[in-house]
Amino acid sequence: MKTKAAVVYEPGKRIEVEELELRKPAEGEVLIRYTYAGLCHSDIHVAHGDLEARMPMILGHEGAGIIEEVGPGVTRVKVGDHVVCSFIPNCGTCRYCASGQQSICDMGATILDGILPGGGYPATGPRGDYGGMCMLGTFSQYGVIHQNSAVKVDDDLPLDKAVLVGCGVPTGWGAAVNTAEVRAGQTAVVIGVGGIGINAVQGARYAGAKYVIAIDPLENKREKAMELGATHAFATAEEAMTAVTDLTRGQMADAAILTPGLMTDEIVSQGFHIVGKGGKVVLTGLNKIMEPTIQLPGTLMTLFRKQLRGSLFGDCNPTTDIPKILGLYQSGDLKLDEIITRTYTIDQVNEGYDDLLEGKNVRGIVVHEHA
Ligand code: CXF
Ligand code: ZN
Repeated sequence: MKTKAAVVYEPGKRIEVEELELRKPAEGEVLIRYTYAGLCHSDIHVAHGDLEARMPMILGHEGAGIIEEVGPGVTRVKVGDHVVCSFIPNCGTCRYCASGQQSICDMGATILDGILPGGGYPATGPRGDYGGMCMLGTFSQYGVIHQNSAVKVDDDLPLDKAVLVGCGVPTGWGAAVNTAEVRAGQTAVVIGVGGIGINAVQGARYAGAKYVIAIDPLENKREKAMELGATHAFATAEEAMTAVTDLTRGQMADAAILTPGLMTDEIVSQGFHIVGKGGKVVLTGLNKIMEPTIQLPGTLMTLFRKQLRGSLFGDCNPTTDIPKILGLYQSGDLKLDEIITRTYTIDQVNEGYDDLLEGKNVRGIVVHEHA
């Protein structure tokens, strides 16, 4: 069948919208009608070439929609189910899934190749085979994806909000709750209030942090952070350092969660120095794969027993944590409506990313149109 999709052909080039041919779902695969997609920063990392990916690639890895058709052997979902896609598939049986670490499922190894777990690419077009970003490619009206990438959700959940729980929300929320293990009464610092950082703020506050200090140079981001759980917001790490020193009487923060648009050694350094003894520094943002983004005085790390922790998907388990986080939205304990700045059509994807890079959006959403 035909689908209109936003595609990247070459790093550094604008995203193009074209019509592709989708193949039928094979063993373990489903056809999904995407209703919404989220504009996450990682797609831009791919489009700019920071994250090396096989091209051509259908961008988009936050998606929600309705299952239209199932291939042989599909047991996790059925036709008509409402689903949120997970940017990491989970097989359920690899060493990591089996020990409650679905975010590092072995099946996730090829998410930047766009090749489906069972083999083959989901679409063809003028330039051959097209993979989907994170095996999803949600900037497309329809997609063929593996059932392990889809999580069924309640029919009454608004998918235009739930779509964010496929990446940005668990990545940020979980970075605070799971990876940084923020506890009641603690002090947590979040550096960078974008689509991930705003959810780290929400997670830290929900976990009971006494002080949640958000750092972002943009006023609109600081205001949003204050609205959704930050107790303090500063434009620079220097200002935050002074405030954290005062608030904690020199003990400094328990956790620093690093959620910038582009990770740098300077930001890692800021996080390292703003935590105190036993403090945890959580690395969530990305840069080029081999870019050295960590340059620290290691002896201080030893003496003060500081920890650096990498966090993917906020160390969440998609099958249990996507429904759990959506439950917090339903109970009002997590805000989603408030973090959506603007919606776009698929033809406006470039505009959406321009807005993101100009700092206008906390979150942008693509609303798919179907005939
Ligand atoms: C990224 C992580 C690296 C691969 C692409 C997706 N996660 C979220 O945006
Ligand atoms: Zn993402």
